[in-house]
Amino acid sequence: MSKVVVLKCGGSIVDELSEPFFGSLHELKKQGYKVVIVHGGGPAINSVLQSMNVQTQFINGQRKTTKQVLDIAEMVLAGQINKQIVRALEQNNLTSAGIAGSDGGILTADFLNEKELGYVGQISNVQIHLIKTLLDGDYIPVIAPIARTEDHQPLNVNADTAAAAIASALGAKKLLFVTDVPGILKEKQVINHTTPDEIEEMIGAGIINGGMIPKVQAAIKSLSQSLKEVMIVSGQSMFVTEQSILGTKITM
Ligand code: X2W
Repeated sequence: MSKVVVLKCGGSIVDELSEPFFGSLHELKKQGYKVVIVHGGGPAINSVLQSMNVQTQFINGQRKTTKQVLDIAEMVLAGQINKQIVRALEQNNLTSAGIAGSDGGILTADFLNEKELGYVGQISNVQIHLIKTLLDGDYIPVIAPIARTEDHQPLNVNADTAAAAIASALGAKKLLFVTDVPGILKEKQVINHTTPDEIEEMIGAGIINGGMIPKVQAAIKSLSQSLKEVMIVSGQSMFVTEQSILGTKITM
């Protein structure tokens, strides 16, 4: 599809989406872009699990998902967080519809490693029909990272992976990782453009540190033949102007 932008909103930013963020979405739409949002919700899942005294563990960035954890993840992602984002968009005059990746056959997955990780999905197929239908009706699809197997078993999917798969399937021009900083910073200045090699160097040199490391690594991992550009942008300040999208652009 022409001019599609996929935004990945991590769980740590969903409470902090600000007026400039919604203004940026209006600007993108004005420029003729179709907007799709894929969201996470890791921190909210953690807090529900904690309140129920259920231990949780991550292995290589994937949450070990027992049947009980799956039920909670689906409830929090497709319920609480998904509705929270849709409500905020609607309050800002952005018509949207909240769905899960398991709806309309969008995300089909296999078990990634059932023995080690339980109900965690590895995406095997993306069907864009429902997303396209919503976009054609001028809705912003807001998609929770739940997939299903061929046998309709729901599976928990890492939100970065879900966003990258959906962006590729849509032929999106850009995948934007919405974070709490305006991009990768070097001496307090936003770096406009960088590459995976330079990022590795900056991690080695300590220029990229702390919570930024998993964000840039997720962004790099999503680069592929069909998705040649990803960006890190801020959910707290205006990231789209009439002239350009502000943030750090990463290309191969
Ligand atoms: C993630 C899905 C949510 C997510 C989880 O259970 O936390 C797996 O790890 P963030 O906020 O974007 O990290 N799923 C399999 O990715 O949320």
